[in-house]
Amino acid sequence: MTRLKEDDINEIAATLASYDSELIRKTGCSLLELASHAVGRDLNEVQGMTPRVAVIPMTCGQGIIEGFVQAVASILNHLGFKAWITESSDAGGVAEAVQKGAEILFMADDDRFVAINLRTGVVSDNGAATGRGYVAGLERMCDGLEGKDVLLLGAGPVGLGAALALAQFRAKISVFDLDRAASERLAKKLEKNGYAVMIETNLDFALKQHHLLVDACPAENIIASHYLTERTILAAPGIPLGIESVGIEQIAPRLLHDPLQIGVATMLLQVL
Ligand code: PYL
Repeated sequence: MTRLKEDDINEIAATLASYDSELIRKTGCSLLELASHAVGRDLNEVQGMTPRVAVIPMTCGQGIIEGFVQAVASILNHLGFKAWITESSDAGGVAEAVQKGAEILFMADDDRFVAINLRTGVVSDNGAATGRGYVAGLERMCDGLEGKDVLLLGAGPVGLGAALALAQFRAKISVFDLDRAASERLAKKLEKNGYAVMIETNLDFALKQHHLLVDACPAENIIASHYLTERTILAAPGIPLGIESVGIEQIAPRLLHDPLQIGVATMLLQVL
């Protein structure tokens, strides 16, 4: 998993309104509507909910990312849910959150970024939630995915979340990962759920055959711009973005890519 840098996130809070307008232009959904769509929950039901949400800084491992908890809290507040950042970090922050009546906790160390509903015990993991949220966005941009060929790049936690959502939207899934064993593990997990997945081993061939793409891998420039056409629609949760800069202009109206927004919104809707 790529560790976010301060530069990736320091604009988030100030640009959420314009981010949401752009998301509506691309998908027809606001961030809250997209997250509700991703988890299959009724918007009217969730909009009436008023849980106390705490975001807890974690200093373990490589430590604090400047602006991270502030970005997370700003996304949650933008969605209409009151979120606050605990004064203490780590265990002290968890204790403070519980003592102040938090129902939902958000916290991230170097390995996992989780949302936890203390009342129900439901846990959402950023990787799987991000994959799910991006596929919901792709489904909206494509006006449905049933029977459509989608190429998934990356068979890690985000890719698995994306694959499960693609299967639920009844897409025809092909997966490519530089590590073929990872593709095979993902295919086996999907097969256990009754979904077939085609494993691609030749990226050039796969990119020539597909115009609906989910880039869930951390590789830079994995999608050369000559593969992009006016039919390409790309949901790209992977950080950094996997297309060459020359290709971004051409595909911008059909590209979903952000460092935290869709993942955090989907996490919240999963644990509400
Ligand atoms: C959750 C992000 C999405 C992509 N990479 C993941 C990452 O950067 N994880 C590390 C998050 C560390 C947060 C730090 C803090 O400020 O609380 N422990």
